[in-house]
Amino acid sequence: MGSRIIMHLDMDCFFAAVEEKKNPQLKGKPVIVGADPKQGLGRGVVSTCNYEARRFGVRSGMPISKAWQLCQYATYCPVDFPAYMQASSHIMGIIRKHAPKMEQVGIDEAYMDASFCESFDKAKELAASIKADIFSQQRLTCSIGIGPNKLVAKIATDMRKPDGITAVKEREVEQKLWPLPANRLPGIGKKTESILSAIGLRTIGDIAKSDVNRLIDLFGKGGYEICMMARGADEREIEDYYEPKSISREITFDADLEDRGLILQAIDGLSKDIHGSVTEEGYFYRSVGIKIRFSTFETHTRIRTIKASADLDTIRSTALELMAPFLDGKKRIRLIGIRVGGLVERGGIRTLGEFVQG
Ligand code: TTP
Ligand code: MG
Repeated sequence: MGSRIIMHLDMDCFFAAVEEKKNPQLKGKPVIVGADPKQGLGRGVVSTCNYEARRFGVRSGMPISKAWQLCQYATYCPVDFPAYMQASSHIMGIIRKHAPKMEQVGIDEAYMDASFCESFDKAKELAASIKADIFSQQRLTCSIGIGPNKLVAKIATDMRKPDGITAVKEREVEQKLWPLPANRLPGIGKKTESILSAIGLRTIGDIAKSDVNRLIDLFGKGGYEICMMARGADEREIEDYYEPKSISREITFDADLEDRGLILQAIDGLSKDIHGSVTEEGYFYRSVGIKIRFSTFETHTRIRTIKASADLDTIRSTALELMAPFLDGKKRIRLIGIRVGGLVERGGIRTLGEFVQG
């Protein structure tokens, strides 16, 4: 197999950047996107924040109350999915024009096969023109990594953020990636990181040089994969087109709820919100799932496979049925979530006529 040139693109602080674009007065000041902080009493989480807010230590996934402690005077914006989806589809369109073999992997992220460039220098030029097009059409910046495969390209993207282009050739993996901390490898969370560190493996290079059998003893098949990743080996292809597998929304209540009426109202709101995205994107869904978390943080999830459907009532009634056993009023509820999965494009499923309802 000839050597490939793979690019990875990731938008810079995406939701926050779109908020800055909606309201240019926010530029240069800390902006935090996520749940309502309610003067520090809010109970959801931070979706993302701009780089100014990151200087205060604010991060994605952090409780919004913690963000408030760190940066009370930031501007807090509610999550505006429709605005981010719109920017995202436009950006993906721009990328596809430059590199038709591309794979969207998240709302703000894509891989491209740039092997047609034939050299890393040409690939850098391509990266620069993609960045220039996205900036001129959307006024948003992104970072791009270039490598011999998806893994190296993705790690490269994060090496120069925001607004960077970073190339790492196969023969540079040792020099450029090995000094990085182990948690830069995808899938290495806090737990794995601490197990690795306990046996003295702190950098990507430590893992790459270690005995693969030792890692297999510790983590099974995962250990083998960690070792291969650290050595920069990755054969995964670019999967030409992207289908989200599910759409979900959840809500954390301001106070733990017992009131059945309010819970039903929330189920109704989440169902409508999800249904809006399902129809806007032209999908059928084939499963409905729920999540419920009590004030004790005890959490339950349930999922039901259904006939392919696109209507609101199926989401609402299935969610309600799945949720019902937990709504006996005995425990206070902190959070509920609904997810529809098994998404297929409506065009796609016509060939599977038997599944289509109504
Ligand atoms: P990321 O690309 O991980 O983050 P980012 O674009 O905000 O910042 P960076 O410059 O470091 O790439 O995620 C893309 C978007 O997904 C982000 O703008 C908001 C959303 N998101 C969440 O809602 N919750 C999360 O925990 C994370 C990580 C992201
Ligand atoms: Mg991003």
